[in-house]
Amino acid sequence: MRHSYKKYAGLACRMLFWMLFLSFVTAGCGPFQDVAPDVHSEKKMPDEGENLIVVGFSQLGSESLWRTANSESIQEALTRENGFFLEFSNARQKQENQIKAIRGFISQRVDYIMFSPVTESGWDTVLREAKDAGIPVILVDRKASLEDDSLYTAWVGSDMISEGEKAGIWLEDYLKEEGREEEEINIVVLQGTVGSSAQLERTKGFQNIAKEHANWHILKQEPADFTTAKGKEVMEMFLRNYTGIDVVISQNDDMTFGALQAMEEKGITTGVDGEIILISFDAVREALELVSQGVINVDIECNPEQGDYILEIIRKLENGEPVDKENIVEEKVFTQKNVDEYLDTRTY
Ligand code: GZL
Repeated sequence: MRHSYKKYAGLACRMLFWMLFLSFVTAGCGPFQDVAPDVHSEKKMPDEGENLIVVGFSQLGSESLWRTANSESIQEALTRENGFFLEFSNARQKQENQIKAIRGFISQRVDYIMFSPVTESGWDTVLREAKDAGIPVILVDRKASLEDDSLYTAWVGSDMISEGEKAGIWLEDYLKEEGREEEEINIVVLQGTVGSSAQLERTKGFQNIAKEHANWHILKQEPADFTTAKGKEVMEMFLRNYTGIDVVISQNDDMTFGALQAMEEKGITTGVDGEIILISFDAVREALELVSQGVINVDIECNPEQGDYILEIIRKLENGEPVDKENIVEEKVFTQKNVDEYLDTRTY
């Protein structure tokens, strides 16, 4: 079903202008402050004759290398050549910006709305507005916890509980290989954005394994928001407050880079020959190089290449075909044993 995008464009722009004008006047912000999400749409609006499928996409932010790869994957799939007009919005990790963007897409009467929920809760109202407007919603990457799952049509992402369990299982095997399975093991965890499905599910998955080991002690789990800067800050706090750390678990590579800076400044070594076992998530190229060098022991892949999955889902919907509600992407576990065979072809 294609909405006449052009017919509503003028009305939408006027509505959007007044919504934004009122929001920053009432919010007491100065003119042109960050009151609206970055909305980077393509240069030229689609001509009606182009008959493009108009997709509004609220990406949660640009906080990590993984996020950049995820955005690129989607932008490379939903191209004009493939029959799409992609309206891309960067919410800078703020839920209110995502909600504003989604409302903007509704007023523009796009054909589809896509977004990666920065946190799981708080979406029911705006998704009901999208449903009332007859606009299908596709969740990308992270999940939303909803009272009514008819508020979204499909979700594409990773099984992040499985990712957390893979980290625990790898640690079990590694400690056994090292003859340390009976040793008291002290663990600290750098967590991602609090309330995000990545943080909730990786934490739960690892704990599913850790709870079987009374000699594993999780000294502290601290959010570091998936960023390098925060990862360094939290790791510095861990090093100030705890001695005898055996394992650092970092729920994404960007936080790992920050944690490594903090440990290097204290002369602490990590990895295959290091004092501390370092477990990371995402498996972006820069981190896989550190796996290859033995600095990171293991990197649990979280595959950002979701664009083609989304392309197929929308094509099926356009043809009136059924689509799976949950669409899980393929992922691997990288250690020094297998990483080099993938490094050459890794594009992100
Ligand atoms: C995981 C994704 C996470 C990545 C981080 O699916 O939501 O968010 O692990 C990113 O790098 O910030």
